[in-house]
Amino acid sequence: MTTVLKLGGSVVTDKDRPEALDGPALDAAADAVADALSSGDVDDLVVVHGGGSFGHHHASEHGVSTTEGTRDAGAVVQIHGAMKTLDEFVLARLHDRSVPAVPVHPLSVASRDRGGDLSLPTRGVETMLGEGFVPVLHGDVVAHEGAGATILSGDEVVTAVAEGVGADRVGFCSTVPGVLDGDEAVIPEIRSYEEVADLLGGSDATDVTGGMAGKVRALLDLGAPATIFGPDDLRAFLAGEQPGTLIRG
Ligand code: IP8
Repeated sequence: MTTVLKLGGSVVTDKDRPEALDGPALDAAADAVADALSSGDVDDLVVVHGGGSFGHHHASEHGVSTTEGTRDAGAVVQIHGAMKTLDEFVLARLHDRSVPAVPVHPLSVASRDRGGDLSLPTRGVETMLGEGFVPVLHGDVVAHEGAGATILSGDEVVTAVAEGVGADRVGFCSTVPGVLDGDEAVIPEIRSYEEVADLLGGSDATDVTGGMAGKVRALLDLGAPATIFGPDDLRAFLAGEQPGTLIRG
């Protein structure tokens, strides 16, 4: 049973200050992951984290987005370097709890074609899982045919890895407790985009990273059930429960 868990950048960093970690939040997430692995609730686990105040700060400084690229190698190295710094914090907190976490940096293996479609080979990740490691990936900057290098969001990494390794469950630990309805109540399950189109507003096809609309659409297309939940529900998700919003197409 393979689980892919995304730790949102806003969950583990302080988004208001450049390159600032939210130490207590990261500790709590690392505790939950370590406990789930040691209790056997989770066996094969892939962790993906977002950029938070690390990647996004440098990306906007250099005017780089998922569609606006750069050919400035210095900018690429700076954005990637910030993500590696955050990744090292994540790895260290996991290692402190004896989680066998190893890094996989998308810049080194992934790319986008001219149309923006992502290629992210996952054979290495599968082998790591088979050998008992916990691969840790992250949002990054990647080579993009015809555009130099563009931003790759952690959400896109999750989708690509989940498909590549044939994940059984996917979880997004985010700052919101799930997809909310008009009364701010969590919608327990979404099975089609039409159910929530009015609430999420618009069907902007370019909204593939930031907004909830793009996220829900991408998750409906995923082969595995995906859950969006808040930090307080991370333990429940890892224990096999279904907190927050379950998205199953
Ligand atoms: O926070 C963005 O990942 P996200 C990564 O998952 C960078 O959107 C480099 C800004």
